[in-house]
Amino acid sequence: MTKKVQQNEPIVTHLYTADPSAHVFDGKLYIYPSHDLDHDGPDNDNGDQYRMEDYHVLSMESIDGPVEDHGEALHVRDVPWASKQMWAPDAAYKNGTYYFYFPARDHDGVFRIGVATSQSPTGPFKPEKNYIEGSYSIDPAVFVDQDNRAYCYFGGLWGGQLEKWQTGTFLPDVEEGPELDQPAIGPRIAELSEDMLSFKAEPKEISIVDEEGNPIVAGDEDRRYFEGPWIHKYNDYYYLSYSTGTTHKIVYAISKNPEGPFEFKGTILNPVIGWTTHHSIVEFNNKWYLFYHDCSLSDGVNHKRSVKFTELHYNEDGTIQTIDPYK
Ligand code: FUB
Repeated sequence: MTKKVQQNEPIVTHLYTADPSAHVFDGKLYIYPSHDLDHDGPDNDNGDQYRMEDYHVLSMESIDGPVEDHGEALHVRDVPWASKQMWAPDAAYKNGTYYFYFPARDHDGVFRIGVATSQSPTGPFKPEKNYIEGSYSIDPAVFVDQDNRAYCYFGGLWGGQLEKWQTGTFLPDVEEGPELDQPAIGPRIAELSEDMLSFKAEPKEISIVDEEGNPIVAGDEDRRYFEGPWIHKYNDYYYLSYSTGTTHKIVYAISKNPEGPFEFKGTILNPVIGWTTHHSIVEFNNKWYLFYHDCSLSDGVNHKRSVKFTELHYNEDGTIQTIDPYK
């Protein structure tokens, strides 16, 4: 159990943690992060530096801590279909069971998304034998709507391999996305089956548009989707937030429909120290929080990140106030 925590400070320092997915289950805050490993290997655009092997679940009774580390919840050695790189996970609760969703490379080096279950929000989680059929790429974010329908949002460019799936089939040699003036590659959405273990149908591409309804184009790196989707609902709108990757922002778009199209609205989080930025948004005790990560604790080493949080504020019209992580 670590001591009390403060906004904009690492919530734990005994592990490097990243990609936090925060949820409130039974009045308690749970954080499902990646567990970054320390090593001296190469850092490249393929993301080979992110060599994670397992997951720990963290929890907090109140927003100022203390933070409890519940130990190893799942390890790659226990996942029959996975070979390496246990990247950004998420969790969901439905019908008395906790579901843990995680991406990893399969034995052919293709990123897929798996699911594991537990009766406890802290695991240990028991993985299904195979990845979710029809799943690909990285960064699953699972949203259970008020009508109990559940959706999995996912996808990431570059190391996340989304470019290779542009035709709907995995093409290993494709490296490029669309021309810069063409619609950008969008994140994917798939509705989950009643048992939360499979996709009801093939994933669909989500469209993100500007205020005139025109698709955000691939060359618009301040607004186009890169990775790390998150969905939350506020005042009957679905807010899709995500990382812009190369411009290092967390931005958002809104829609009345969970499948979109989503209209681009603005920036939630300005760039943090480190290449990646990845977040979640959660309401806890009537306040809204942004969980995010940066590399300040490791002095800027991209694959040694730390989860932090800060309060998030809406304007009266439902737009979100931009956060500067260091002010
Ligand atoms: O942690 C590995 C990858 O880095 C995640 O999947 C991305 O979202 C980025 O944060």
